[in-house]
Amino acid sequence: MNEIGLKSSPNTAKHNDMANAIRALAMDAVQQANSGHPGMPMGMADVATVLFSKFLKFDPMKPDWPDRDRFVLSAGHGSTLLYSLLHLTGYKDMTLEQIKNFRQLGSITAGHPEVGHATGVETTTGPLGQGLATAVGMALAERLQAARYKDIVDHYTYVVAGDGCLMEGISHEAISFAGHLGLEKLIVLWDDNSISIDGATDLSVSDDQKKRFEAAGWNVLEIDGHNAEQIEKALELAKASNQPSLIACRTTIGFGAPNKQGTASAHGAPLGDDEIALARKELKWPHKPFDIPVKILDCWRTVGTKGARHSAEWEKTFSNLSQEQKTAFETGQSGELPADLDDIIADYKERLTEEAPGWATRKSSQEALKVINQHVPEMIGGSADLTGSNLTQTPEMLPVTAEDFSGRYIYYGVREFGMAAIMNGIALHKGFIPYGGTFLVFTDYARPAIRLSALMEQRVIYVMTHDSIGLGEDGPTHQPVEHLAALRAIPNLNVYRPADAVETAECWQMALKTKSSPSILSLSRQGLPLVRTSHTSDNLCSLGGYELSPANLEPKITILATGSEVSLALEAQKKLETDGIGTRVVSMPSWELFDAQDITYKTNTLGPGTIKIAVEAGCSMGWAKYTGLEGGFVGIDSFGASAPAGDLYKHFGITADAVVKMAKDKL
Ligand SMILES: Cc1ncc(C[n+]2csc(CCOP(=O)(O)OP(=O)(O)O)c2C)c(N)n1
Ligand SMILES: [Mg+2]
Repeated sequence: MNEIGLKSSPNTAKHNDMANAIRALAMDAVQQANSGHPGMPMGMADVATVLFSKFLKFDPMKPDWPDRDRFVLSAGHGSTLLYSLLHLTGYKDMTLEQIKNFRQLGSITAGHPEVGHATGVETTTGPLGQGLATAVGMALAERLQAARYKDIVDHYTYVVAGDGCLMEGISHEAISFAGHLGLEKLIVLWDDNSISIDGATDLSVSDDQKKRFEAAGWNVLEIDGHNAEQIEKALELAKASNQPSLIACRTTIGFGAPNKQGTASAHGAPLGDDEIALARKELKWPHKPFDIPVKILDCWRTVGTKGARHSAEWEKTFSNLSQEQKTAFETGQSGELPADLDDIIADYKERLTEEAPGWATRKSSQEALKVINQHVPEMIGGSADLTGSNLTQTPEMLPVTAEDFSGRYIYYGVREFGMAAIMNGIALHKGFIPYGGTFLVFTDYARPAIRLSALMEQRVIYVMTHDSIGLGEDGPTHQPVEHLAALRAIPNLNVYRPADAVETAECWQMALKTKSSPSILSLSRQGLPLVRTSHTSDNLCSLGGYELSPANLEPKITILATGSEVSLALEAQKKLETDGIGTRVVSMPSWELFDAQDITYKTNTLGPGTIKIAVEAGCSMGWAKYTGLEGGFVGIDSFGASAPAGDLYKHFGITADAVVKMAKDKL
């Protein structure tokens, strides 16, 4: 560990003015909103001033310029730090008016930074620890992209993380993964202020954070976070390191507020008019609220305009690439799919119809990926240590290692939450389409990041296998029951449960085409017969639900089924029709896509006037919206058990006979 310059000089007046501009905006915005967190921005203002004015490569006029450095405020409660920096350096949309409207409806200055609201916000943060893990994904994406385009990709990822971020469990997954891959262009600035909401951090944590990072293979530096010279030196050393770096910045929360600084009272409430007046004296900042003197604003705006040189140089280098490289890079950035992919998938489906494989849908997913990965070089796959179970790897997906980032397959290790957040980072960085696998039951471990994929409208694809009691002997700890319902409850998340190899290919196609939503592919461990026996190039799964098998007789019953239970529904249909009861089967691979259809289509598909029975090897929650209260449900509303899959289906009564009996009882 490196302790820097005990004898450094005091800060220059210019530095202090620039840092105080951040402090003033932060305390004034929070005071005006009458809510928010002034302490962190005031404490980290010196660090941010040095980082933005001397290191960060960015251009406010081209906020999406691909080779910009990424800045992630993992301690998202300090959002006014970021908003102040964006305003001061000249991002067009971050007007003073927006800062005055901090936390108000319709402003771009939400309580916590939200990607897509203001330019310059690289990721949504606020759930502590996740920003750090997302940044790891960005730093990884940089390495992956640099391996393909070495002349035009060379940027750093800087993170500001607080004590809270480092206490969160996900920080362990993120730090460990970054250290393992040696992500040397990742630099974390830890706001080491020893304060969180409940008080001093020693109430709840005694870790030697620096040793913790060192143990994970990081370069660790320690500085006085209010000394500009030390901050600069540390950033230089961190940039030169061939490991990811942690800079522990010892700071005082609420720096400058004489009665509140250094205490938890500066964390998350307005300082109050009296304390703000005293802080203005202490900081020698006599200016009115929201008033930044022209001279000081000019210093900041000069920092912002400097970036134009970098982006222009980059444009020049880019223009010298071969046309082929340019097109490939731009395709990656735009996230467009190859124009012929639809035809390729249609041909593949036709082949499946002829061959009628009885694969588990996890295997069907791998076969679909064999087709897709060949044609979509942006695909970056991986699994949280279940590659052989999730079947997420295909021949072209060579491992990514610390020595070689030209691969396309990531061994995420047993880090489900980390994997999901890292995939968010990869997607936000742009250039790639990340997908990753684990067991469906462990979406619980990844859920907070899945939620952020949805909130941030990122195309992240979750390959979630072993999706019901159908996984068998591993028992109830591994058997998802409530998971589909819980995932369906997340807005802007598409949950797919395909029934066979054809539907799996179609669901993959939809997941790829849906650029502003993440997708969950819920896939079986057990083999399933092909139910889509006649070929159509149309993607029927894109309707969310469709009539798979019409009734031969006057329809009295409609069976709605998903995934592994669709074949069971077809079996029940046969029995019912044999007994003279007209029965239709509707496959419903995605509720979300079905709900998006027009009312006529939905009503007709659900079979007006028929009794509806849903069958799914999961809990009943939510199905009544399709079956009505007069309809029925065959599934499982308890935990599963450990036994062979066939025995479990019988034991829990998820059988064709159960559907038949329920149908007859209802008639
Ligand atoms: C996952 C998560 N849990 C809890 C919170 C609520 N919360 C916001 S800030 C904070 C304390 C953070 O302490 P620290 O990172 O040291 O920030 P500082 O007080 O130094 O600004 C907590 C518990 C949160 N935002 N995210
Ligand atoms: Mg703290």
